[in-house]
Amino acid sequence: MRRLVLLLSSLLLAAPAVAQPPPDTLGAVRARGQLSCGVSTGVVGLSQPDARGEWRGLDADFCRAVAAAVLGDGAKVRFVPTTPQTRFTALQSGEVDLLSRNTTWSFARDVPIGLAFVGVIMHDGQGFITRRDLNLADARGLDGATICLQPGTTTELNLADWARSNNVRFTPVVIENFQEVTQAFFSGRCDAYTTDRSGLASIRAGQGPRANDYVILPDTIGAEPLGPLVRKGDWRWFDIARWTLNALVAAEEHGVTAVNVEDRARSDASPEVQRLLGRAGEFGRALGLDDAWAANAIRAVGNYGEVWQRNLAPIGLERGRDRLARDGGLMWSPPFR
Ligand SMILES: N[C@@H](CCC(=O)N[C@@H](CS)C(=O)NCC(=O)O)C(=O)O
Repeated sequence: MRRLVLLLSSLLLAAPAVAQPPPDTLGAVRARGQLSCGVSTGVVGLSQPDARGEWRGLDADFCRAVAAAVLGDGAKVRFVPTTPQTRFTALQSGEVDLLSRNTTWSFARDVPIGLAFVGVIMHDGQGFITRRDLNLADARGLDGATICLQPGTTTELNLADWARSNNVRFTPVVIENFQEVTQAFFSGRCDAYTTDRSGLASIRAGQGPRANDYVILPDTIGAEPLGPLVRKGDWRWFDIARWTLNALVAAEEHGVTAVNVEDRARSDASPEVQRLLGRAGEFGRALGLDDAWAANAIRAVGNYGEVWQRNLAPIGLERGRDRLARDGGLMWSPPFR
């Protein structure tokens, strides 16, 4: 009897929080003819529909790169908007095949909830935006302030840790909807708004001519390595997502671009470029894909540097730690060999 109880309780402990879909994501995506990709509800530069309803941004382009690697066509993506609160369930339940949405890689999201980060697409950090006329030199000046933020984020947790360790008192204004929380800040309901620096640049740029009325404080209070996630238990799919990200970075390292990828595939003598572009090594086959998988991804969105410039330079972000390692940054690809 005791053994039975032990067995039952260990089974219960092992049970995942949400029923897992069968672990053949590649097969499911092929059968559907479309990648279902979880994005945000709309953050300019990361994932946001443009005036024509086309999703734009670094994270949206990563969805396209994976669709191109898997299906040969970067347009075969269904973008599924998720909030900070709904994103993990969307992936766990199988509603999306991939979550590509400014999500910070942390222990609690990598280990206990059945999800796995495939790498870092952006090395971000948490900051604050305030009105310029508050004349704050740094975030400690926020003592006694009201601070707007979204729940279900690392933002919320970092702010609490930072305030406690710095003896800063604040009143949080916690609003789930992104448009509403941004609106609350810009209408003066909060003295500051806190999120990832990319998010701050994005909402500030959205103010157009009024952008200069707001300043992003110099402090960075939390490390926010942002990356795409998949479900644990489907290693082939994990490899596809991880190596698509690596392929975009490797392409930049080797000067392969959306425009020159065909020529480079045809005529580049470098063995590493030959392997990357599917002319040697049969790496595509090892992933269950066409050998042109990486070339297709690069053709669809460009290399990592092209994706970064197109989406993040316009909102005024410096490439900083997202430069290639050879240029002093943190981005590099393991070898294609
Ligand atoms: N990186 C942080 C924050 C991510 C986050 O959700 N940020 C907000 C503010 S930029 C966001 O994406 N909002 C858009 C939305 O709710 O769709 C995390 O992973 O928790």
